[in-house]
Amino acid sequence: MNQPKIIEFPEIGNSMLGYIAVAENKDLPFEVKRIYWTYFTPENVERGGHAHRQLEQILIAVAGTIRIKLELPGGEKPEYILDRPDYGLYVPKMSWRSMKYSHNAVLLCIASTAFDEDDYIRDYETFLKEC
Ligand code: T46
Repeated sequence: MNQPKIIEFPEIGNSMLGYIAVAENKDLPFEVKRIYWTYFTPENVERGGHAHRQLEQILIAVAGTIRIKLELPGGEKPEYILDRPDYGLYVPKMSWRSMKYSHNAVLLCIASTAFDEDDYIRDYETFLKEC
């Protein structure tokens, strides 16, 4: 079972010009099949509340600050604060997650599979059972 980890992306540029961060398949832990992003999430809303059976992801706060709480199959509950556009959090399959956003936050998700609602576990008891 893979563990969550922070991935730093190569950054090109300087403070006078600005920066570009780059993600290429050869440097990622899976082949990219989909990219999506979430934005305009009110600060009092907690998103997530689910796990994925097969999907692996890299989550990047390309703007703002995002707090992510995970629960892993072994019971560990690591927490992360993403607040830099040049690094992301690798989230392995079977990780229960919840996310809170600052008002300006944009969460970019690099995903290993196409969208499939059947891949979601949205019931916590089912998550514990399938672990
Ligand atoms: C995740 C976190 C980080 C689609 O129709 N296609 C898509 O590709 C996606 C990602 C979502 N949807 C639909 C499914 C739901 O009806 O969009 C709606 C909102 O999705 P959800 O409630 O899962 O949103 P979040 O912010 O809780 O979770 C999303 C991703 O779905 C999920 O994979 O890990 O961002």
